[in-house]
Amino acid sequence: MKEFFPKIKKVKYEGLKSKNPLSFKHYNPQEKIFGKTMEKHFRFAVCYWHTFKGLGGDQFGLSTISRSYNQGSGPMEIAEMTMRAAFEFFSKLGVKFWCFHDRDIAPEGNSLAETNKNLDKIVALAKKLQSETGIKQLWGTANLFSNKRFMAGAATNPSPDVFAYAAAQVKKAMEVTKELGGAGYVFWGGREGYDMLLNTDMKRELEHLAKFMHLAVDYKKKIGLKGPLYIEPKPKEPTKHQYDFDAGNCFAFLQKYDLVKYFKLNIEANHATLAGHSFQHELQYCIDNNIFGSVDANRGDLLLGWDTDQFPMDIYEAALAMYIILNGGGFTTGGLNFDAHVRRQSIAPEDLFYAHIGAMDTFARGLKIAAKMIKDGKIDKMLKARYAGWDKGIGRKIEKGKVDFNQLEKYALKNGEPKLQSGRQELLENLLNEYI
Ligand code: XUL
Ligand code: CO
Repeated sequence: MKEFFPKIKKVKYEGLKSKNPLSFKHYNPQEKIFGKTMEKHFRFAVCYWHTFKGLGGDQFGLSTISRSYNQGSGPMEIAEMTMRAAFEFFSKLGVKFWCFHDRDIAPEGNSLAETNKNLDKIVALAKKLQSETGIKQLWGTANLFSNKRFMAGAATNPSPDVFAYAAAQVKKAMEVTKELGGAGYVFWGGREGYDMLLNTDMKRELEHLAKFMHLAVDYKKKIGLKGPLYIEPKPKEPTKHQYDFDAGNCFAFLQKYDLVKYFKLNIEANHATLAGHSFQHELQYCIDNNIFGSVDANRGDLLLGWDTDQFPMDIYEAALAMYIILNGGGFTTGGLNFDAHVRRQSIAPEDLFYAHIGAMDTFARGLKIAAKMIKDGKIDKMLKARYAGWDKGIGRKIEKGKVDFNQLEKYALKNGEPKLQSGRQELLENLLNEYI
């Protein structure tokens, strides 16, 4: 069998003393933290689109990267070679999950029927490679944004013909996800949004989006597709205003259209920051509202401000994210998918390995730090102490609904000026730095 990464051997955990850049220093898959292996904590996934189809093109120039599996006699041969290269990569890296869009893995044909045939052929190969390697699909999704037919959206397109085309595509992508035993199915809005309100009936478009989601729920039930449906919020890019703006916005949509019980959210770090939130805020919001599902791990660049999709290498951020995820009970069907691509100048195949190894080690450090924070309990104790007033007296009465405005006025008149307490931000920041 042809090797596509011949210079790379299986990446192993070698610990901190190792000088081998192609080894894990912190990610030890079988090491247990709070009784659960690191492998199970993270459920790491590699994304197909960036890692195997991203070739460094940007708005100012074409590809900089050429891959051995990307040279072939036609798009189907390239698709097959890329799939083999992908499974070699997953196996060598030691990641147990992968994620893809329908159009990442197989090319479009001259008609939808031909496109579906192409997809079936590549899915059969993927199924075979999955069973040979034990690697599983974390989630599947449909690309409803690259082709020009979707320039004005898919489910929110002004044309019902495009709505129907998108439905046909999602139907097939759900079938394929079921065929591969996928643990979930993602809807990222793509071009579901608008560039100007003068040509957009926002109310009608959102009603169509809800209709589309209900049809997807019905079809999921019909075919017995397992795992949750996920919505992945993003505030802008490609459209000026994306309908799934952030976690709060998605939750409002799901509640309004009676969809909450079928959906969880897939939170992407760089999307959170584009929405003016921190990654941690979006995670905490989901956990608090029981809609936490999965994570697209990456990072943006403060100085750039668009979706740079860089590999997450910030230990501080990873520690804070893992603190929230651990406290929230961790992943169930979801996992941590690297929705990230190497920079345009990182043209060597081994750069793909360095990127994933670094990010996995970063999250392993984040997990260990978060576990220390939880075990020590100081931060949690300070948080509880800050709200202690609610556990007794007037606080308890308010929470239990036992007082009205009249009684509260009486209390305030009698009690006088409320006592102030310090928020202790700097102390908490110092404590966090100690754990790191
Ligand atoms: C786009 C993005 C997508 C989704 C899947 O910013 O994150 O790749 O993760 O469609
Ligand atoms: Co994403």
